[in-house]
Order: sequence, then structure tokens, then C-alpha cells
Amino acid sequence: MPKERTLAMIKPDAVRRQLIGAIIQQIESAGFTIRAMKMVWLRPQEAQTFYSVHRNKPFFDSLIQYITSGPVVALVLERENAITELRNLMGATNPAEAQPGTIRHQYGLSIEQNAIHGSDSPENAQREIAFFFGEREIYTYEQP
Ligand code: IDP
Ligand code: MG
Repeated sequence: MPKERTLAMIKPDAVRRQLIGAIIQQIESAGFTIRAMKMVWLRPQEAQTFYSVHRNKPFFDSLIQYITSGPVVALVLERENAITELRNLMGATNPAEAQPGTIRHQYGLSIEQNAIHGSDSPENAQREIAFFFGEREIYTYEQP
């Protein structure tokens, strides 16, 4: 199967609790190759663009407040079936409903402060990767 790319974002609640390393360790152990990575403190307007699909949801203003409350770590991840596999590794949106062993079950605090984002479709993966990264920032080195 051809490799696929997805966008992961370690959210401010997890960055603040010094969980970047633990979460990246789980991602790499699950067979994802990191093709790009950066820490970014999003401005409100940028966050509104990133989450524009949710602009009519009742939780939108709170989501923008939260996601701009500190830096996030954005990653371009690659593996077979990357979008679905990352969503499986993340677990359900609500950590209380996430399966044991998933990132959100282990590290999520609430349905909002749930430690990690992952793209939900090929279209959104492409849009979200381009939101954070230029072509020159994504490295397609071969594995040794
Ligand atoms: P997802 O991150 O699992 O794809 P979405 O429904 O796309 O979940 O929601 C995007 C983000 O908005 C969630 O990860 C979470 O941070 C926040 N969120 C979703 N639903 C709620 C809610 O009911 N209350 C507060 N925040 C929410
Ligand atoms: Mg989503």
C-alpha cells in the first residue's frame, strides 16, 4: 500500500504538562515517520482558520481560547493508512470514552482538552499540512 500523510497537533494542555516526548514516543512506536515538526503559538485568527469547520458549533469560542492558550507542536506523519491509524492511536474525542492505551485515554483531561489533534480525511490532512508547513519544511529522506 502507498504511504499516506496526516497532520498531528499536540495541544496546549499536553505541551504544558511536558507530555511532548511521551506522545511522540507513542507515535513513533506505532510506525509513523516524522516528516516535519514545529512548535507554534497560534494567533486567534489562525486558530479560527484551522478550526473553520467548527465555526458554528457551540464550543467554538471556547475551543479557540483553549488552542491559543499556549504553544502547540505540529507534525507531519507518514505511514500506510496514516489518517485512520493516527485516529485509532488518539482514541475518541472524549477521553472518558477513549479505549485504554490510546493517547487521549492516557493524557486527555476533558472533551475539550484532549491532548492531540489528528486530521479526519485526506482533504483535511492536505489542508492542515499546508496550514502549518511549506514544501521546504517537509523532509522526504529515505530510511537507512
Ligand atoms: P476530534 O478532535 O476528535 O476530531 P472534533 O469533533 O473535530 O473532534 O472537535 C475538534 C475539537 O474541538 C476536539 O478535539 C475538542 O478539543 C473540541 N471539542 C469537540 N467537542 C467538544 C465539546 O462538546 N465541548 C468542548 N470542546 C469540544
Ligand atoms: Mg475533528
